[in-house]
Amino acid sequence: MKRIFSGVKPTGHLTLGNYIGAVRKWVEEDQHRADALFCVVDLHALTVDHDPARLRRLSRQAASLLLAAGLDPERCVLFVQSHVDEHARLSYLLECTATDGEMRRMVQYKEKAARERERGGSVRLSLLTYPVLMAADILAYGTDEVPVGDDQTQHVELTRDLAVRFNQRYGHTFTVPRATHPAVGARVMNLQDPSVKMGKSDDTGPGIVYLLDEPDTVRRKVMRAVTDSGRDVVYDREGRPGLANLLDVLAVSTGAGDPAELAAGYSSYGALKRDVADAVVELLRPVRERHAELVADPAYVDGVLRAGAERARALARPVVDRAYRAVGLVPAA
Ligand code: AQP
Repeated sequence: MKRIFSGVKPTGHLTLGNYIGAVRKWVEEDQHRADALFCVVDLHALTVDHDPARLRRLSRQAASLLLAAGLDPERCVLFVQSHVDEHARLSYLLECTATDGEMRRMVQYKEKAARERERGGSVRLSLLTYPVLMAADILAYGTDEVPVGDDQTQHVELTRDLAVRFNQRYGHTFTVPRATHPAVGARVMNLQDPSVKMGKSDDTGPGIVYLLDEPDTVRRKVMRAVTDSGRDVVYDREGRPGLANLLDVLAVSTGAGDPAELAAGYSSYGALKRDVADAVVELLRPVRERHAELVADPAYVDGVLRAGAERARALARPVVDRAYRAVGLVPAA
């Protein structure tokens, strides 16, 4: 059976982008067809300025939302990254495999470092090395597939390069994984600025639909989405990105398939936006309702995470021990 690994960073509240680009596929496909692990990657949230109490809250909330969205602890392993030491252990060996030039070429690093500098802050070293820790997350489990949104493709490519290089230097140790993406919606764009992805750590609130937004808030955000000055409804990702984004969201939310075909059914932006708003509200409703139940039962969520960490540790330890031996480190007696 294939091994799948993916994760979500608790840097903000989960968004519609996270759901459509990643989580929904984990729930509906991945956990049923593979030996799947899903992780709240909390160590990655330390790469930018953060508030400890908020991080704790967001990590718990992310785990509850993944369960609310339909991850089933009987079918997959759900855990928190910092509960499994093997991630950090392996990350160091991979830092000794990667080069600094390789890290500085990462697009997300360049964008986020520029953002930090614009805010007058300093760039944490971990922001540069974050893709190495992500490679460790993936390689520690002998992962075959990494289901992610488009924005993570370059990091998964780096993970592949590091696995191949390590294997060539020290003998076969790691499975070389590949990224998988949903057919539509691999990159949901910000509703106020369709040139950037809907990212949970961005500050442009009205352009981001959060999974826990009330229906009225969802409707308001969708109705105010930036489109363009045209009048006809056509699907053109390059020329009409705002409109294309709404059509993508409608296609995945309703399961209607081809966004270009959907466009043909509309003659006004207003009608399209109303249908998008209705579809997103209905898509998120069961997640919000189940999340409210889980908030009332924190012991259940903690129990799932405890059991998940135990299972994850048992899978990762032999792989990471093998890597330690392969590079020539003396095993502890
Ligand atoms: N807008 C998106 N469209 C499609 N997929 C997306 N993902 C994220 N945003 C979109 C996918 O969701 C998974 C978890 O994402 P993450 O937690 O690693 O990153 P994020 O939501 O992008 O979080 P941040 O903190 O807001 O990160 P940045 O600052 O990078 O934008 C991933 O599979 C991701 O591809």
